[in-house]
Amino acid sequence: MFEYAPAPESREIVDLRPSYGLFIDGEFTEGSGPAFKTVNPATEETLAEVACASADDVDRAVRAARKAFGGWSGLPGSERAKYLFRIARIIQERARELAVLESLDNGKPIRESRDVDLPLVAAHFFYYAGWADKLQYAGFGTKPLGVAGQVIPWNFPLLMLAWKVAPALACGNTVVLKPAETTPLTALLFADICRQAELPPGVVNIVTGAGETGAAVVAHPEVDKVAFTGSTEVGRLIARTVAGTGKKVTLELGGKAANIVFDDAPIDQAVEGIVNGIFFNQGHVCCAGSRLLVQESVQEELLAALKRRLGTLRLGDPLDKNTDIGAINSAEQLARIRSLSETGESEGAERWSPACELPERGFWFPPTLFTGVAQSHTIAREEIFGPVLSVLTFRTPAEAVEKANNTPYGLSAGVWTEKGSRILWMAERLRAGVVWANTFNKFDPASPFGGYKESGYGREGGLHGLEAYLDV
Ligand code: TXE
Repeated sequence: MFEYAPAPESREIVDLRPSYGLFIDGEFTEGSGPAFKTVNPATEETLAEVACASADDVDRAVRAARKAFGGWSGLPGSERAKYLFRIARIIQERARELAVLESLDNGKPIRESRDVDLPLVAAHFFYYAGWADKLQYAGFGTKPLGVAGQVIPWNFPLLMLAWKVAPALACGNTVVLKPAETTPLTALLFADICRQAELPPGVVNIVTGAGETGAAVVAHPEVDKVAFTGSTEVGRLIARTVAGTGKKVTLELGGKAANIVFDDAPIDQAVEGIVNGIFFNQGHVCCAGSRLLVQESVQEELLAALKRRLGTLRLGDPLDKNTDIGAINSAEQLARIRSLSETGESEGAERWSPACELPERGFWFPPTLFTGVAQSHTIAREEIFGPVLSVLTFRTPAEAVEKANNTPYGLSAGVWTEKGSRILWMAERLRAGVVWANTFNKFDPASPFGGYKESGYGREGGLHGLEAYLDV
């Protein structure tokens, strides 16, 4: 889509300030909660102090968004589009800076933040800018909901912001967004971009803080729409909070996707898809292909090829353009991955990792395979959200479907086979919001994304993503 700067990337491009405030009504302001630190997970060095929004600060932000709503929703769609196009272009211009900051705060490899996250972030703003003046033709009418309260996680900080902010603004809503406490920095740089784009004050407000700040956004009576991406546990809490309030809600929660490989699949291609499915972004991906279902007859060949490939993955400095696997985002997430992996071993699955030296400082976990996994094992059921793949086998397509669907989640699935008819047969039966065929983890702003069952409800992206921000 646009030219990338040559790697390696240097952190010098980022103008890190020692402390950051909240962004309310077009201004950076202090928070009245206790400020917190955000650290670089690859080094454990403190990157900055960040303000914490109390319930009063959240109230200020919601009031600013309410005040801005009349003007913003009253603009012709073509005018709102101009702001969104401008934001998209500034994101492109500042893509290197944003990508480096994302990798510093999150731990993801620069190759991913620069070549996957940032182009997708810009693409979402371009895509929804294009819808702003065409809403009535899509059959939705043009009535925005009001103030959208949006709470996002740490795995794709800027991309989750784009998924939520771009459609909300295109439809004429105003926004109060709470980024995750371990990755607040790119959202605050985005606030700066809103100012640069001369977005009217109050249209976008960013309130940083932990779960309490998120809870205050969700519970605020002047918030008309809640959009959340995060854990199923917090999703349930949010569903309870908004029940009976008349607020609209979309929830994007966890996943335990099956990546299903049939014996006629091209092995090398499938191996790349499996690696991308579970090791992309250290496995911090809600739709990660965390369960490999392999047809028994090719199990041996596939696992041998997969192990060879895992031996070539490079783990280390996220800013090094050669890095495939970066740091785990936080000490808490690392502890969770370690604990679930220990459970995998104690329940009898066989653990394997390639020879891989972990840096001394920072939060790291090697790419890990578990074979001999049974459906009853914890690692076959619970979301690990790390670079850990559980391998199960099947004999028939019906058995593959049965095993793939045997989970409370239903976000995504992958099917690897040369047979087109089998892809369609499987896709019809898999209870997952996305089914990828002979590929995995592919995203496009024109394509709706969302879950079945405990993976949540509502769709983001595409035409369907507009529905979440309009009264029909
Ligand atoms: O999530 P939380 P955590 C899964 C993944 C991971 C686990 C825990 O399995 O290991 O969740 O991660 C805000 N009201 N996913 O603890 O707590 C919080 O501040 C309102 C999958 O980080 O759900 C942050 O901004 N908001 C997932 C956001 O919710 C609250 C991505 C997500 O944090 C809140 C992340 C409350 N009561 C984790 N409590 C995915 N679907 O991609 C917390 N928050």
